[in-house]
Amino acid sequence: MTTRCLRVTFLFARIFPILLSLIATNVETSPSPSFQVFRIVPDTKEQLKVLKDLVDNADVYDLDFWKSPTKTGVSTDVMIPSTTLKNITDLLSSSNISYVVSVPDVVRLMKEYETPKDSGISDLLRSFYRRFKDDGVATNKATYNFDDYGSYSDMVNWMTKIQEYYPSFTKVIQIGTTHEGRSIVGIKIGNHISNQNKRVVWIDGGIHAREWASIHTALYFINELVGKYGSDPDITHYVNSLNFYIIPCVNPDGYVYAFAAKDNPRQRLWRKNRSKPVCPSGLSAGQNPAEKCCQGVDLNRNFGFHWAEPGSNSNPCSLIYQGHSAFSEPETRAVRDMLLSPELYGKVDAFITMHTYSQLWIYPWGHHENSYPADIVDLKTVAENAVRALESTYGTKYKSGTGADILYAVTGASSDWAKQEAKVKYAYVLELRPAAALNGFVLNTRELVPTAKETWAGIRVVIDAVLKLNNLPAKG
Ligand SMILES: *C1O[C@H](CO)[C@@H](O)[C@H](O)[C@H]1NC(C)=O
Ligand SMILES: *[C@@H]1O[C@H](CO)[C@@H](O)[C@H](O)[C@H]1NC(C)=O
Ligand SMILES: *[C@@H]1O[C@H](CO)[C@@H](O)[C@H](O)[C@H]1NC(C)=O
Ligand SMILES: [Zn+2]
Repeated sequence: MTTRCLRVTFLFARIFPILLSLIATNVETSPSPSFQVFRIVPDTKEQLKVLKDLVDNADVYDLDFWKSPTKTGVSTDVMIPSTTLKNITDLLSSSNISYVVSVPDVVRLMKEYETPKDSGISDLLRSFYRRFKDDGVATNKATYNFDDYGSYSDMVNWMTKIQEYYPSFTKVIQIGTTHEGRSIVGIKIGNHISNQNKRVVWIDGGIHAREWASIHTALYFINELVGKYGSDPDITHYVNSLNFYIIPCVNPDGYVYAFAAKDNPRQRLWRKNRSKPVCPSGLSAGQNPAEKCCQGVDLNRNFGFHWAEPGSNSNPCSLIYQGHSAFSEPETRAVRDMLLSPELYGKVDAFITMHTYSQLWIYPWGHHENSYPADIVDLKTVAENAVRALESTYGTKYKSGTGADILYAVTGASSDWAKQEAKVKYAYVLELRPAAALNGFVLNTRELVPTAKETWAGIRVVIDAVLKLNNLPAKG
């Protein structure tokens, strides 16, 4: 490009979003109650205990822990409604726990960061803009707006279009049906699409409804593989050599619910699935009017490996409610049944499940501290190389380690289960952006593509490890 052309392009790329935001109408409404997020760092063991007790009583105060307390000196993020704000500030000051208000108004944050900036813009104009923006997002014949969060039906329609355009190497798959009757839809990508004998890489996102960037990132991977197949030699080699199973949104009921939240943070920040309300006593909802009953299971505590051990919760009102039995949920059964099916069992060499937030690359075991699988050195080496590749993209800093060592013990999680029961060598949990930024789950749409792009750099390291593991050529 000439300098002049570059300058015009640059100008256009700068001005276009401003034009879009002028077009988008911002209707301000203040619902009640309002919500704040506090960032709290416990300095002492006693303070940590106070915070951990608060997690156990989160439903009493209607608190939503975005980031649970782990150890002293490590921050916790908790969303507090105005209705119990005074109770919490009193409790914190009586225990001498200091805090900062990291998000003064969650609704405002949602509006500022997540409101579509180009609704009403035609696909044609958008693809024109994309071409000028030149940020390296691959294009394929099925178009998708990677500058925004999409609805569940947007992504399903897009995958269906991809299959129509590229039937020789893509196929839409439906791994199960949710409680509310939605299909859990993903896509298989691999040349000679009916070939079931290739080694497999599994990638999923959105098992937690509020972790929207994980869903977007999975969609971006699909776009990379499809859009660059046939033109980029390495991508072509990946798609020729391996089968990819990518399920961008494992919990569509939860996502549809959270995505519909306009100015309701409780709904936007929904984590679990949309099961019927269950009461702590075991009675059904309404039988004892004095009892508070709650809805939803934490799907990532519902897998059948060390299920219901410390690291999950049997109270239906807990954010990490494990469900009434292992695999009680249709979503977790769908993942299990797919991985154990003749189509996949014994062929999957990588299982990567994406969450937000904290910037972590996590390997097994998550269920207990200082506990490692026999091939820990391989898992650790690939994770560290992946983190290096990710960081070299934009300098985003990640930490790697086992979930239990760098975070806290988690039981009934999909990744531990995949490692142990589905016999997948490279089982990883990714916690994407941000790290310690204040916005938590509410990632600015502007960061979506960079987040996906840097994560893909890390994923390619895992794909290369899978090729190597199977003595397949490294490059196309
Ligand atoms: C999640 O929870 C319940 C169990 O409590 C289960 O019966 C239901 O099918 C699940 N809901 C969804 C969204 O699939
Ligand atoms: C919060 O404080 C108010 C006023 O002291 C009290 O009436 C209320 O019961 C408290 N709420 C909880 C959940 O403890
Ligand atoms: C809180 O700090 C004050 C002043 O530093 C001290 O006198 C008091 O004992 C502390 N209270 C608790 C519960 O630690
Ligand atoms: Zn999560």
